[in-house]
Amino acid sequence: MSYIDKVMADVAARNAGQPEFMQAVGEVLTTIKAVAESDDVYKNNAILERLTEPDRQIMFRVPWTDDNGNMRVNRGYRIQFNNAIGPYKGGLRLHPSVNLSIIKFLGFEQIFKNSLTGLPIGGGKGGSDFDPKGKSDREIRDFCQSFMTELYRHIGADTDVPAGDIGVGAREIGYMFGQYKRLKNVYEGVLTGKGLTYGGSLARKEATGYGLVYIVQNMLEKVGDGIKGKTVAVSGAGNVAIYAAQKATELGGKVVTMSDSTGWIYDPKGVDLDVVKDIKEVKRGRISEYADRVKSAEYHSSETSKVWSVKCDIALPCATQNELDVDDAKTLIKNKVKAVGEGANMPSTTEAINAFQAAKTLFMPAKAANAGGVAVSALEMSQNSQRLSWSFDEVDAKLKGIMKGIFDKTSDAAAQFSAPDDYVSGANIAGFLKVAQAMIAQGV
Ligand code: NDP
Ligand code: 2IT
Repeated sequence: MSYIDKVMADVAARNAGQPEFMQAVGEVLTTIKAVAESDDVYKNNAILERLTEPDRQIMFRVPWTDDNGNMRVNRGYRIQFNNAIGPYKGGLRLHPSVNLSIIKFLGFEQIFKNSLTGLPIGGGKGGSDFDPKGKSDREIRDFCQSFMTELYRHIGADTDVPAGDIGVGAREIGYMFGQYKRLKNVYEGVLTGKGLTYGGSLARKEATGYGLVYIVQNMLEKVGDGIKGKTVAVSGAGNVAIYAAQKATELGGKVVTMSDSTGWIYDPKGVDLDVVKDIKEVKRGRISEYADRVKSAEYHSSETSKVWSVKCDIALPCATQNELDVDDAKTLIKNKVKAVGEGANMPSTTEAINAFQAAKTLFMPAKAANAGGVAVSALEMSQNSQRLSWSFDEVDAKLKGIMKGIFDKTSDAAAQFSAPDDYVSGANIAGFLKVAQAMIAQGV
């Protein structure tokens, strides 16, 4: 049995009932085979065994009270996966679907993504199965304070620095930061994505979406093309989706779709982002309201179809894992999609990725494509340590440079170890090599 096959079998045996985690491990191990089995140094140092076992898995009870005075209980998680190249770094997700498998897949992916940024950050992830939808501000604050009342003892500016993810934005980060400060009596950059009045970085809110579009632009430029004049399908209507749509529009693309978990809109005139921001960022409402407000738009329920049925040149899945399956991939390919960039984490199923690659569709995987968010989080950490803050343009210029650096590393590794346009292998291999070298050097 090959080294990779043995590790896969061991990981599967030890992590029964964790399909998302196995999917993420399977993709990485399969695509780094050429490198990981080319030199016995990885096997002799048990690098793959160590990489697939988190340093620490923390699970805890989060009691909180609802507006009727009832005590409620959720489960909190923080997976500190790997700190070979820097403090654990990664978001917190609040969504009813959250479980150990999902947090572990996200933490595992974060190791390679963070490595690709070139910045000193390790991999971690956390969250809870708490559902923020329909909760009052008071309920959200009570939950966040209770969550941090346990989490604070495990994190710190040089230990583990959480941030936002699904269901966690500036409001939640603010409540958590306030509680951390009360408990530790230390004012430090322990969370990123903070508000601009208390240590947040300009351009962090925009970073994931902007970074996604910058790297898709890099990928298109390599084949003599660009975003200008392209029709773009975006899924999701949250932080990543909104700012990806904004940058794609700024660069001359026309974004015609957005979605949430109940449905999606098609606006052939190009989505009006002021309306989407008002619905999602201000009113915390449903995307269906867009079609009530904008005459040119149609609304469709997610029970009958998805945004991927719309003809587009560029597809940007920005909602959640496994939202784009092989049938969606086939539809996009039939409609002559040119490029796919993953804004969400693991949004395409393995079969969908295989279909895109077989059809020679340009495909930029999540670890490279959505790394702009965590990269600007690392820049927020730098600004907090320096006790300085940089201008929007300064941060945006650094983000653009970081995304170009990720594209070059990914593209070079693809050409050296796989095929020139196999960015899935390229991103995994480039991310892996740096972390593996650091682990070997440190002996742990
Ligand atoms: P938000 O909470 O801001 O938005 C999430 C969007 O996705 C919403 O429109 C939501 O719809 C939809 N969505 C969430 N879960 C599901 C589901 N199970 N089925 C269908 N739709 C769903 O999150 P973000 O924009 O921050 O995150 C989106 C993705 O990007 C995630 O995969 C996240 O891990 C990834 N990501 C985020 C980064 C960041 O900086 N925020 C950085 C890198 C990656 P609804 O409101 O109906 O739930
Ligand atoms: O998936 C991700 O990279 C994030 N949710 C952002 C993590 C961060 O620390 O900014």
